Amino acid sequence: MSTVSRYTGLIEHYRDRLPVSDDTRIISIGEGNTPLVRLENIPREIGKDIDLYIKYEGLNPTGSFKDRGMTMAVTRAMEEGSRAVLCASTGNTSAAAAAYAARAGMTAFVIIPEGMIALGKLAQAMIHGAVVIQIRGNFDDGMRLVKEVAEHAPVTIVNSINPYRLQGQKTAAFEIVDALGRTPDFHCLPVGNAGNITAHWIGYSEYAGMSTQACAFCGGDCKHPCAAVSDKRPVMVGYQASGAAPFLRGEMVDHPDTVATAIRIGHPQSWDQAWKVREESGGWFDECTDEEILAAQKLLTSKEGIFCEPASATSVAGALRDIKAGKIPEGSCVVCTLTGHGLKDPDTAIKQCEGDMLTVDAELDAVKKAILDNLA
Ligand code: AN7
Repeated sequence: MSTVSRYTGLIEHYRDRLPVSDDTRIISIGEGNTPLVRLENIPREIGKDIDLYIKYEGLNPTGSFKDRGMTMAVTRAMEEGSRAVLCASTGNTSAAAAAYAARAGMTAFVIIPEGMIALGKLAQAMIHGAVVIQIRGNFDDGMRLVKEVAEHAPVTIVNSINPYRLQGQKTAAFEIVDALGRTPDFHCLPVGNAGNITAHWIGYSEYAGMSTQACAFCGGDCKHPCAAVSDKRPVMVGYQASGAAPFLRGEMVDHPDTVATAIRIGHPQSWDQAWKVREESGGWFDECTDEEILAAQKLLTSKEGIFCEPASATSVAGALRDIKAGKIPEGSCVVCTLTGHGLKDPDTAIKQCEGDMLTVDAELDAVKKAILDNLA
């Protein structure tokens, strides 16, 4: 028996549950298989008996969960003979599209809102060689343009309206059940376009043998076995930033605004699907202020050593509030997805800590004093 066990990405790992054939050339950079980290200090600090995990999606190759969808979308675009991919993005989708297109030898066109994407994401799109088109408008304008222009140019849209994106992203739910050996009671996610919450629900449903939705999404050519590997699905909870919370307003928001630029989205593309997830799972939507989001980001970095970008911290901000309030009861097993890495947005992180840095003369006495004054 071979002892070789190099991990080669989520399509290979969950191959029989994804729409690929034996001859499909898989475009992978080793995405997926991200850690499920149990939080230790935060639950103790809030005094609640809760089994709280974060799914660290920032540890994917380009630093966000988008890689899960992009490996699948670009693999299928290649297979169908497409030479270029196109997306609108608040940043992470553009980074993933740029990287996977580079790997596939395709051209990536990315439409981004001028001045509104985090520095790391812009760097990624540019260094991977994407054609970056900044628009004087927001993500929702970009999404509208993507749909319009795709009718006039030979490009494959790789936003989450591409059903293969959700097929790739559903594997995060598989990994969680596989890692825990059970389905969590609650799964909390930040919500922008609501593609990810929809994808998780497809994954959990498939694992529970209730996969009607999954087959519809892959056009009936997926080969997933219908045998259940889990006995239930979690309650799905979606949190939005208050300034960009169409699911809380009950209607589209025309001028979304939040420090969490990744989820600065007012016209979610998976609107109907997300309401269905809420209904079928018995879950809910709620909102977090920018202050709550940044506080949760800081809490995770300072108490658990986990650095996520602001949008990601929305899941923890909301979950902690609902745990404290008892809406998520003690004794529950809860997973919060941290969608993107903190290094994506160094500006916001540094701004949060302004004044925390010491500047002293390059002398022993000065450095010694700085240390002794600050020993806890
Ligand atoms: C870190 O990159 O829409 O609810 O264009 O980057 O599935 O949209 C990003 C979305 C959460 C929201 N967290 O997920 C894009 C983009 C982070 C994100 C979301 C995004 P969806």
